[in-house]
Parts: sequence; C-alpha cells; structure tokens
Amino acid sequence: MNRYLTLAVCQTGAIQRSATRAETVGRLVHLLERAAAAGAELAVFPEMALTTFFPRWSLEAGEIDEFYETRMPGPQTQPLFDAARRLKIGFALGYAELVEEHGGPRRFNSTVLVGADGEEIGRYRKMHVPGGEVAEAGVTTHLERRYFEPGNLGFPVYAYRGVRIGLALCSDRRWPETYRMLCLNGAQVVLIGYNTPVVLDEAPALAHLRMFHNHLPMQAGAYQNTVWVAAAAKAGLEDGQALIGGSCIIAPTGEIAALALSIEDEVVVHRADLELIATCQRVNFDFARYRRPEEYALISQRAGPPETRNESNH
Ligand code: CDT
Repeated sequence: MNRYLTLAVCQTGAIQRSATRAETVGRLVHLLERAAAAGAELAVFPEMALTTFFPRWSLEAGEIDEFYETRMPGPQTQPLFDAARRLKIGFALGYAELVEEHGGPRRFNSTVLVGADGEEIGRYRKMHVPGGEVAEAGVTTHLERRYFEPGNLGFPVYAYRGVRIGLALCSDRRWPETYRMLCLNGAQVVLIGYNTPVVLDEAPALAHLRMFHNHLPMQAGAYQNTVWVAAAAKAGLEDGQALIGGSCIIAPTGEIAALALSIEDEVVVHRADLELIATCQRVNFDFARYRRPEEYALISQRAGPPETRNESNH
C-alpha cells in the first residue's frame, strides 16, 4: 500500500444557470490541471458540479431534464475524462444522474470516481437526501426530495492506487453513519462534495454557526473513523443564493490540514500520510477490540429517538 496519497480539493465558485456545460467543464478541466501541477494524485469536485444547484427552485417535470446527465461520460463531460488520462490524475465528480433502471427513469444525486486512466472506477448515489418535495412558507426552498430518490448503492469503497476510497455527498457529511459505514467497509479516504446555503430561513438564529456546522461533523467523522476527508464546496453567489465555501482536507486526527480561503474556483492540496490512520487507531480506536456491535442493534432498527412525553405536564 502507498504510504502517501496527494489529495486535491477543487472548490468551484458559483455555476449560474446561464452557464453552458462546455464553459463549466472547461472550468473543471482547468482546476484539474492546477491540481495535477501541484502534484495531486486524486481530486474531488463539488456535488452537482456541472450545473447550478437547481433544487433551490420549484420546477415542473418538463423543466428539469437539462440538469441531468444520462451518460457519464457523455459528449460534454468527455473532456474531463480525457484530462484525467492526460494529466494522470483521478477525480470524483458530483452530478445529477438520470438512468433507466428496473424498467423506468430513475433520478439520483450521484458522484462518479474516475481513475488516472480516465476510466470509471465506481459510483455512489447520495443516501441522505435532504429538504422536501414542495416549497413551504418560512423555509428555505430545498427540493432535493422532489428531484432525487435516495441512493441504492449502499456505501461502497473503491481502490485507487492501492488506497481505499469512500464517497459521500453534502448532507451525508452531517450523519455519523456515513463515515462509520465507510470505515467499516475499509475506507481510508472519504471524498465529499457539497452545496450548502449560507442562510436558512427556518433558523436565522443559527446563521453564525453555518461554517462551524460544516466542519464539525467532518472533523468528527474523520477522527472517530480514522479516515482522511477531502471536501469540495460549490461556493459563492449562485443564481441569487449564497453558498458557503470552507472546502478542506481533514486528517484522521480531526485537524484541518488545508483550507480554501475564497468562495471562488480554488484548488487546495495536501499530501495525506496514510500511516496516520494506524497511529490514530493505536491511540484510541482499536475498533475490533473495543467496539460492541452486538450492543448497537438500535442503530439499524430505529431512525430516531422514541416519542417522549414532557413529564412536567403530567
Ligand atoms: N445539498 C445539500 O445536501 N445541502 C444540505 C442543505 C440542506 S437544507 C434543507 C446540507 O446539508 O448542506
């Protein structure tokens, strides 16, 4: 196994609805070139990196197809795959996926992992799909559940240059189960893409915590599961909505090893020492020795806490 894997986070600034796929793919190719020039071996792009984050709008069925890819690579995304082969760098790319499966069209919020030979290694389909199906007064419109069904590929881990890579998308990063499932599947590195609004109308009092709540679960996930995390934001003012940046690479110690400073196209690189994983396991997390899976059955049986009565009312 390699001792090091040099990771690149390719944050993008806003991708407006008016941008053509060719323009956007051109930006991504340029970011990949910068990542490769900095010595990176594997890059991660944001969630839905090819388009604007369209779940911020309430759209009719006929209006959404332009945002989905029916082939990956397709004619418009092929230049990115060609660039990977030319630059000898792998990447993970978030996109909206429309496929024929089980006799009908299926829509997933997906990410594809591509090798340094420009060939697909594997895919992941977002498991924790947030938001709702219809717009509600007083709530920031976020209709992912209208446009995507939950992922059906589990939490796969793929080998890239002998390193085990897990994938996740945006809201997945807030859930401890994502990292634990990937850890138990053997991940050493978790690549995440996200689109996170700065303002949530339903919780203005939490506005000052948006970046803290971006990094907190990823740092905890990295530490508690002894994995490297590389996370790429789509940031900036996109079609009138501000998205946070804060793209980063996090060590298994929970420390942020590298951090984006802008809310624009930016590449952040860090040479990840995979030996740190074993060090952190020796210090606190000898999973096989100390975990008690037989005591954790509730985790796979219950989605949330039981209904509780307020005792003081009785
Ligand atoms: N893209 C995505 O998953 N965004 C969510 C915001 C959900 S707000 C209803 C996030 O966790 O950042």
